[in-house]
Amino acid sequence: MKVLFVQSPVGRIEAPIYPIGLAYLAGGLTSHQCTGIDLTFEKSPGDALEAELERFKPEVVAVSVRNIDDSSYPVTHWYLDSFGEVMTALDKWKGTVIAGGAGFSIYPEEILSLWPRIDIAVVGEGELALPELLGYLNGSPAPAWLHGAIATPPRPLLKNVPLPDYSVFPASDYPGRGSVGVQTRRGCVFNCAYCTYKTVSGSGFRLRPVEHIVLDIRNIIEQGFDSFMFVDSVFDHPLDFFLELLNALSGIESILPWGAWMSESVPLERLEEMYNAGCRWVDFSPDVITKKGWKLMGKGGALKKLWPAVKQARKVGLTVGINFFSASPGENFMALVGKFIFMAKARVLLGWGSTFINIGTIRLYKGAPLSEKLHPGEELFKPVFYRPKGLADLAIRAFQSFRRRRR
Ligand code: B12
Ligand code: SF4
Repeated sequence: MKVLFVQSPVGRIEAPIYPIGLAYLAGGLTSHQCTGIDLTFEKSPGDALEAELERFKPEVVAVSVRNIDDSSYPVTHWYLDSFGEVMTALDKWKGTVIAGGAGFSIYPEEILSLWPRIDIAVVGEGELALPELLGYLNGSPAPAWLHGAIATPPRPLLKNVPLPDYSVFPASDYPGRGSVGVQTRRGCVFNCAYCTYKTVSGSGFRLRPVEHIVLDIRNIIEQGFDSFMFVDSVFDHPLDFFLELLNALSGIESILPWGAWMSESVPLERLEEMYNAGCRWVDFSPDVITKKGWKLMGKGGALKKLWPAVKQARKVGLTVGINFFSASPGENFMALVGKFIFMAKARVLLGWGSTFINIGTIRLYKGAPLSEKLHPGEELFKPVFYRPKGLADLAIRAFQSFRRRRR
């Protein structure tokens, strides 16, 4: 069949992100004729899509909705406005529309009720589901996991997931640090109170065979990307897999610079090995700064390991990002002050231009434990935040406004 992959617009002030979700899907459709269009680059996404429909004449449009909003407080960007333009363009077209994606999978029913033009809404991972759906459109029996317009396919073992096909979206369109992702595991064993990851990808890690990861990275190098980023929840868990992967990365000649999200429990001596294997930046997400906040947030590991890990990462030459939340259960104004002090200390002592601190605000999503506690049964489709109160709210508004002006 002729399949057009469409990335619903994601870029605004942030750099465009390579649509790896669609590249993974394309990897599973080698017996079909596929091409892709990333509407992020188009001034008028609807017109650009209409032109591509006319040119390529697909039978199926597979559209990816990566983000529904940018989870930013107090000013939130709503990506579904531009997705609406995509849907309007598809209204006039006669083929089958299949939609899916990371943001989409949190709110499939809501998006489907706003845009009934979507024929099949896929919740979760699509590599093995999409070929089966195309078979169904070609006359094979309906998969058991297709319920009306909603498809909830089982989560695949990653050894069965084919290598991504990057040819559908040329690397040269996506310059910049870490604009392409590499995924080495899905799911997460941790229980952070605000997180939807377990609902979407499952509890417990599903690991990708290391030899597949190496082939994928070699392919990324050949395609001409200038760096990559591991998009896994926590790169250093489980430890055995982390060490095996690190060893394999060290053996890839001419590896590109890469980055990853780490836990504060990373064995310190491994940070230098990471640097030697091509790593150039790491991110930590402690989220909170007090023991009470740590416990209430359901974090694994230990807060006291954060500073030594950050210090060691800087010592071996890595650029470090540290992510906090402006408020969380058990933390408000004084904790926020603590986060600003941490920011000043880290930047002054460890390098102003190489240590970055981000203070975001928790966007509550359906399915996250904290949302179930505070807003039981609510959809939370339109953004609702775990907002800082009083002085903390004023401080974070001023801080974010300063950052927006600087950008
Ligand atoms: C890595 C990541 C990032 C990295 C990206 C780095 C990179 N080079 O790729 C960084 C840090 C830059 C980032 C930034 C942002 N991110 Co982010 N990010 C993620 C994360 C953790 C993984 C995404 C990923 O790469 N997955 C791996 C690929 C293979 O999977 P996938 O894209 O989901 O595709 C699969 C399925 O979704 C499905 N699928 C996808 N499309 C389609 C289409 C069809 C037709 C079908 C059938 C199936 C299908 O099949 C694919 C293969 O299995 C997700 C959380 C998550 N667990 O998904 C958040 C997530 C996508 N990000 C999110 C957000 C909010 C953002 C930001 C807006 C944050 C901000 N304030 O700036 C920015 C936006 C950046 C941008 N320009 O789009 C939210 C989106 C939810 C929402 N509110 O809309 C998520 C879901 C996290 C969350 N729960 O809050 N992000
Ligand atoms: S926020 Fe916590 S639970 Fe969610 S993916 Fe990251 S480590 Fe796992």
